[in-house]
Amino acid sequence: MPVVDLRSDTVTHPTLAMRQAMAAAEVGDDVWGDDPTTNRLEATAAEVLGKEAALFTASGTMSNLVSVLTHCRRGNEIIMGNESHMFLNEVGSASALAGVQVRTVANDRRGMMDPDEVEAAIRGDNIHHPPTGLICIENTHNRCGGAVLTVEDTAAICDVAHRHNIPVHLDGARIFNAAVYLETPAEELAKGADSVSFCLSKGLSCPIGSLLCGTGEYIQGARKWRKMVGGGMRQVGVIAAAGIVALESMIDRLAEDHVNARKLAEGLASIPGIDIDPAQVQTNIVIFEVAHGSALGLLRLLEAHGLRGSYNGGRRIRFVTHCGIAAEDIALALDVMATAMKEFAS
Ligand code: TLP
Repeated sequence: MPVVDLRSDTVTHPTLAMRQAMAAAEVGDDVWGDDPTTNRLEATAAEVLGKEAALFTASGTMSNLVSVLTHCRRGNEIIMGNESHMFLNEVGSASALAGVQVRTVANDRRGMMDPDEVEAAIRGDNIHHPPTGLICIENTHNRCGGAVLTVEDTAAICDVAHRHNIPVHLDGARIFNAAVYLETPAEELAKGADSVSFCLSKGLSCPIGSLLCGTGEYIQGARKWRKMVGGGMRQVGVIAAAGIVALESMIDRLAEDHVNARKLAEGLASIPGIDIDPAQVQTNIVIFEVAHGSALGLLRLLEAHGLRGSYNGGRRIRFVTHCGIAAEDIALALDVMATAMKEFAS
């Protein structure tokens, strides 16, 4: 039985070009700064994001944690969206490991926070209050269905933050999906943010890795924090090599994933018992609700038919398109969905 795996774009495998580059990579001890391939990846990432420097980390979760550790002191409060990945899906690392308290502001349907609400959440110098150390945004927004923040959205949050001398961290795990959708360079989308993390291991198809980008001084500090959390790696050029291939050749093709996601959403909208507005689907994430019954029950049924999605809370299911999914897989997924929904209704 063919399996269409739409659980996440993290299920992607390294391409042949990546494997070849990995096998041929020149390496050295990166903790000593000796790995030429990692140095090249970091320089490329910094350039693409329009920042002075970058740091290769093991994961998006590690990049975001290292970012919080570098920007903040224990006892700070940090502001982020109530639907953000950093708040919901990073094991509480900011509080558990960085010793900061998280304060949330509502994300709207597109993952944007109201700049006035963000400003109202910033602490003054009251002796009772924790000082606000960081404001975090996310682009594309995972739980808000892969919606994008525009250059203006990011600027609006950065303006508020910087007026209060607070830095902004952008969780740009899928920033290139936003860049492709908006036809705007990632550098423009990162403008104003003091740090930005992005993932190689999602739509860009690498096996491992994220990058944290910022000023030279900030990245020097972040390198030390990465070491402290056990993320100093040695001959890591074998992995970084895949990242260079990804930045050179895997960004533009994300447009195909967006076309497939939109087709999937349009097909789902025509199936009775499914609630979705296809017009909301901008990038590669498709979130829909089952009108009746349990989303977990439907996922089990779909799995038995060879279609995989992930549970998104409540009655929500998430499908994510990626380079392992072709137009035929979308057609197959929709057939399976239509059949399963009939079975599910009965
Ligand atoms: N997201 C994963 C899961 O953790 C939910 C996924 O399948 O989408 N920021 C954002 C916006 C993310 O979506 C993710 C991963 C991360 C950070 C963390 O990246 P990793 O998994 O590399 O730690």
